[in-house]
Amino acid sequence: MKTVLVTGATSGIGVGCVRAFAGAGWRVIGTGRRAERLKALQEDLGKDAFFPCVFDVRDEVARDVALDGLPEAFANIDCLVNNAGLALGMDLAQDADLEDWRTMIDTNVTALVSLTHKLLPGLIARKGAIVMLSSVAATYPYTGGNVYGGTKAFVRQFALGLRSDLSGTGVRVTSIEPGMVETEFTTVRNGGDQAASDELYAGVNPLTGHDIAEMVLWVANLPPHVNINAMEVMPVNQSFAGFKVARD
Ligand code: NDP
Ligand code: 8X3
Repeated sequence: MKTVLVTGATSGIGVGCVRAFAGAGWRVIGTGRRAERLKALQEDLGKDAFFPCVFDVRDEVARDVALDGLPEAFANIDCLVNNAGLALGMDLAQDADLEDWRTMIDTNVTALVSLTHKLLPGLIARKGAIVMLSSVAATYPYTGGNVYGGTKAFVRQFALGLRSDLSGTGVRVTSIEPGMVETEFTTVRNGGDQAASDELYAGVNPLTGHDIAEMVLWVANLPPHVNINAMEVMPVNQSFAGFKVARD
């Protein structure tokens, strides 16, 4: 039986991944700050299938205490799903809050890099897999996406760079790049404003956390000689806009 660690397992794509992997017979470690949600998942899936780890991904000390103390059955991680992340705000760069920018970089980039670095030796030993949640925002800039898009471009390029460095180790690395997925993402981005989220997704028939989770599981379950480098996915009702032109 294989073991997967999913960061950001309390909501959205992460909780979808927990359920998809557990349903496919994997042992799952789920992380997040909201302990009660992880506890509920454990009660639902069972103690043999799911192990909760409560920590803020930016807190390396708390993370190490949690992961270095994993029970033996969960200690050998075969797959890392680097999912925890967030966007804060849609302000123009010139109006944005620097603290929001720092939080996005610390969470989406620094914490992801640090966790990956920590788990790499074990992943190499087990010829494991790493799946990163990047975004279409990595490739297609949009107004107000500034630092969020920058963090996701980092995630994509880090995943591709890892592929190169890990050549010959048998470790597989994938960047998943979704467009609109209806989760808590937009509520968080808008400071808890659920109405803003409802408005964004109204009539779109957006992707769901379950949709993305099925893709992550598919990638992880492919034969060991197959690597999906990057996967871009949007709801059918989302596509491309033209360039913006300012006139004097
Ligand atoms: P949600 O807001 O629903 O879930 C985000 C998850 O990240 C939560 O479980 C949250 O857990 C966790 N998280 C955030 N900050 C921290 C932190 N500091 N420490 C620990 N955990 C943290 O959003 P999604 O499921 O949509 O997002 C998951 C990933 O997918 C993100 O990286 C996002 O950028 C990416 N993505 C999302 C898209 C979308 O349209 N929704 C599209 C493309 C990519 P908790 O708050 O309990 O700590
Ligand atoms: C989230 C998707 O299009 O809101 O990464 O930036 S988008």
